[in-house]
Amino acid sequence: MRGAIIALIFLMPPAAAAQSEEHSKHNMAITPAGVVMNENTDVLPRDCEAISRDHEITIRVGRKYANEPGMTYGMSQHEVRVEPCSRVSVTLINEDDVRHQWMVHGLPNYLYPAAMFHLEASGGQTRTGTFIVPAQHRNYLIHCDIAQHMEKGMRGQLVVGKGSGDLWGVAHISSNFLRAGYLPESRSSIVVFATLLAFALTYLFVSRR
Ligand SMILES: [Cu+2]
Repeated sequence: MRGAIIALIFLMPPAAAAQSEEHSKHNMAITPAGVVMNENTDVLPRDCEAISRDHEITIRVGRKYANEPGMTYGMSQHEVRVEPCSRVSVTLINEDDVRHQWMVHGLPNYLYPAAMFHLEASGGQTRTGTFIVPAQHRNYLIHCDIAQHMEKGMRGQLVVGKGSGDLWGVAHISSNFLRAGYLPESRSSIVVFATLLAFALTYLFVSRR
């Protein structure tokens, strides 16, 4: 019996280490209040020489912020604007009783595994996490990845510097533009598509007369 206990004590640390190593790939901090994944407070992106500015941003999320027709959830702000190379500390306050996330996609892979920074707050909880944005002027998708939450309003954008054009379907910014899933992502291709369609229809109409 004593032998078995000693064996257990010796076997447990490697198992625990293996598990935390698995989690450390995503640099994950999990508490009952939620999750902070891929936090980065001090490592500069390769294209930055220094931190340009510190931002502290508070985002409140929940049903209360769904103030567009057909939406169930929302965020107190759907757009976050920061300078290139700035350090962004986000406090996510979840005012619902279901959990919500605030995820940024498209960050550099060498710094943020799976190219993302991710906050998750359990119902009624608050989580804070920090990340540093690269120098590139660009728009990044922000969303909540819980099933149907993005479609129901939890979609936003992080604009670094001048950005690279509004993403579609962001509440209060580009949500008037309702996009069908089969259409291309960029607005210019849609304009070209619509123009070609108009020409084709006019041609058909004229040639039949
Ligand atoms: Cu959500």
